[in-house]
Amino acid sequence: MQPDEVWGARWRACAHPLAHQYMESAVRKQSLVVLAADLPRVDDLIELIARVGPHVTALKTHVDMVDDFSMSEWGRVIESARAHDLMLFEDRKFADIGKVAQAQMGGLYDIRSWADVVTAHSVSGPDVLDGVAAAWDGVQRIGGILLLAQMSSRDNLLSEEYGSRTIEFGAASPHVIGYIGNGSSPAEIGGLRAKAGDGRMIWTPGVSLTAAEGALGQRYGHPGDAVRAGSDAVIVGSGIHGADDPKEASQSYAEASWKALLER
Ligand code: BMP
Repeated sequence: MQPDEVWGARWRACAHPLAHQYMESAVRKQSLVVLAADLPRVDDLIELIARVGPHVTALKTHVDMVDDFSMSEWGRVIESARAHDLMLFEDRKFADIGKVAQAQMGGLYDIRSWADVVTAHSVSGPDVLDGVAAAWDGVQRIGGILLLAQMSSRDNLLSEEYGSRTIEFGAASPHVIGYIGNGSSPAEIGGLRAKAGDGRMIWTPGVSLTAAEGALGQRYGHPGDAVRAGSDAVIVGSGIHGADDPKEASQSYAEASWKALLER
């Protein structure tokens, strides 16, 4: 199967090379699953990647939650992700002024040197996007930004109006490959898709095959419903790393997401 047949208008309208890289990888693996690898130890991350790598397309990390972080240990995570053909996605949620975001791409974690994709909030205005992109420029790398237009956590403050303004920033920036949408609500995803058009992806956390609610206000919807409503990637954490058999779980999420893509 060719990516343009499977992705249709999304493939043709998304200009960023990383959007195409993601869509190609999804077709190779028949999976729209992004693994939210929220584990605090490097060895556990590597073991999880080894188990589920064939069924997921990207590795989403929170590098600042890793207890035994060092750049050399992190190199092992990067290596195993690359060996499994996974894009590296640091969910850093940059939200400061542009200059500070640029500096925060470096520092201890040196996100600019390994992340292919990062998240940013739009609350500080559009210059955060140029700050992040300037950091990648500085190390001669290309990366893509996902802007948070919605969230899956209950009672969040990202209103409809905030989401619309966020899409204006995203549409005006060549660095923005897409938006984070609320995976627990097909109606919200549909609304976001109508505004975002085909030229940007929507990636959605807040999906589970088994739970309706998570810890501390997390909300869940079905991954298939999210994709049918317009999501291009389902971000799954606990549903995979918390499962008795993470490999089997990753296959189930891959199948549900792929089937929904073919249906839409
Ligand atoms: P889980 O599937 O275990 O609920 O994890 C969801 C992941 O997605 C977490 O890593 C969290 O940081 C992220 N996330 C989210 O849950 N909701 C949002 O609105 C934005 C997120 O980045």
